[in-house]
Amino acid sequence: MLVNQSQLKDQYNDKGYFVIRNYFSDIEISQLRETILTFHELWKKDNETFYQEEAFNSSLITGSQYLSFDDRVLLFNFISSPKVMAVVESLIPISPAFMNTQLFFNPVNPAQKDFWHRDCQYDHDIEGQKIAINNTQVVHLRVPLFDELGIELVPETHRRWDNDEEFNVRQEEKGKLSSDELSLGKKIKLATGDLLVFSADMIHRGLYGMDRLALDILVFDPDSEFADYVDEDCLPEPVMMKNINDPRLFQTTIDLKSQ
Ligand SMILES: O=C(O)CCC(=O)C(=O)O
Repeated sequence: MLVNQSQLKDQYNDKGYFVIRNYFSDIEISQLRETILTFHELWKKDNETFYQEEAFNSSLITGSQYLSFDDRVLLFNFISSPKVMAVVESLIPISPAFMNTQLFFNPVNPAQKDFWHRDCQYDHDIEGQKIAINNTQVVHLRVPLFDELGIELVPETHRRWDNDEEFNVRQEEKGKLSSDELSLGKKIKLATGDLLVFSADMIHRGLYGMDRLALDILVFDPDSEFADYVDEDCLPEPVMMKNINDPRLFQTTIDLKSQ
């Protein structure tokens, strides 16, 4: 067995995250990094103003806009590799579904600060957020392509609401800023080869600095209503499916979208 799935599930259910150190080999990461850098360079050129002024991430890395057929196949095969699937299936054992990928980098403007949030806050008002954290959540798998300061998160907030300090900082209320320190924040420094898995709806922030370039893979439980969020272009086309060793993760999304 590649991982102890029940131990990972227990850690995730309890704390909202886990890290597996040194999970990927140098070869696995260097191939992935080369493809991701191809994407990143083209994306930066195409989004020059946004990149210079405010960007700290891009998405749809597996889409057809910047990468060749072969690069996309390499990415799809990494995302659905036995190592990644073993981790995904520890949390979502039956028919996990692929949602998207995001690439996180340092903002160009050094004054831009890293900020606390729950991903669901961008789609829901406060009452909706409270419901969202009690329902099935999106899982992020973070694969750092260089050593980085990592992510700071507040353990257990995938299953509890904010305390006053957290709420005021995250929502920028009562004179607080979303970049202020939080007393219960836990910094998870990451090195290439590590894998961090965390709930997108827990309170977290990326830590800017070093040469960070991290690929986040987003997956969801097929029972939740996330298929509409998936951009069709980031899924493999039928001819590509034949080149993916284990296409189940993508097939589930394709099936959900056609329902
Ligand atoms: O790394 C970052 O800048 C933020 C990460 C994040 O918010 C996420 O992965 O959902």
